[in-house]
Amino acid sequence: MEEKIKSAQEQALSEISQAKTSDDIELLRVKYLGRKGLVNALFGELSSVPAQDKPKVGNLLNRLKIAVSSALDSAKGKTIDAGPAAAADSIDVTMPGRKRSLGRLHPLTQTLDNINEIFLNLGFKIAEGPEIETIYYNFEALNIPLDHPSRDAFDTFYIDDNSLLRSQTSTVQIRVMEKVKPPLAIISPGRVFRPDATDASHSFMFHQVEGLMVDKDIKFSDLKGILEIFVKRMFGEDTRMRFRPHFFPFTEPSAEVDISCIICKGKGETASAGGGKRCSVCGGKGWLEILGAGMVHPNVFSAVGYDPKKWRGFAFGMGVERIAMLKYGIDDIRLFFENDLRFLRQF
Ligand code: 2NM
Repeated sequence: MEEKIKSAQEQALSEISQAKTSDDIELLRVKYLGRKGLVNALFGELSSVPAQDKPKVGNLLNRLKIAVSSALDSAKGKTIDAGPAAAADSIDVTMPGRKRSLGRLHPLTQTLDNINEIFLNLGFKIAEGPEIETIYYNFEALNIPLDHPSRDAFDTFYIDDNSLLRSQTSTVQIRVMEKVKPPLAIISPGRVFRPDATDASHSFMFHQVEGLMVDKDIKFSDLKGILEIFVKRMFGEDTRMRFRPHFFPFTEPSAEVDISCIICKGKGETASAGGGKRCSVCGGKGWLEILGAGMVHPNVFSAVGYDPKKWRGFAFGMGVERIAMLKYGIDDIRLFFENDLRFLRQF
């Protein structure tokens, strides 16, 4: 009986190794493992084996069955036929793979990363703070008087008598100055909130980056130098910059800063057949407003416990959406917040 099992195994493995198509293999599976197959027939003969040999022979038969079955399975993976029957039970390696679509960063995140990187390389540190603020941090410490329009309920989201959604991230700079002695150089990126009616250029929530540098002899020219570097790295080396006098309660003097239009390069018109056409991005002015800035007001320094006779500083603030719109030529702020993939896939 043992000889019989051994030669059945040799015969089966040799026939299986010569099988070429999956049909050959199926025939061999029936021949050896089928209900009326050879292995079952040998199991049938087990009843006539002497009782003391039954465990050993039974064990050999089980091993035969496993050997034949795994030889059939591995032979099936190597069949060379490519007909419809083969396709159904083997892997078609010529089939195109499934493409995994890669995600990407939101254009606002990309812009914010750009801005942060430029200032980090200039030695600024990033500071963050709460979005829910108090009247003190949002207005009083920033020298914004009680009757200033920005404190009106139409211009600030009040939560209760003393808490509100911050309307600028200068609140963070006050918090940092309370804790850290000068000199310091920080930027504070983050979300700010103003109850403006939504349109192509207004959103009740947007992002700001405010900057602050304080030291013993910071001058207005330091502000100009830093902003000049920022503007050139952000919009290109050929970008020009101009300062217009302005008023902010927290800086004195204050200015609004423009860059030469990135579309018409400051000319106010774009080339077209038969003469210039008024530039639609700057409206023909040649300049685009990008941020507000100035020298930190002495009252702000006094509020945080810095001696205004000893320390000087500059500060600036910009809207990230506005920078991104100018950089990428986007004409509607709402596109940033609608999560429309047709828009987002372009960045
Ligand atoms: C701006 C414009 C000008 C500003 C001032 C300060 C602080 F906290 F130092 F007083 N932070 N940011 C500032 C100055 C912000 O945004 C248009």
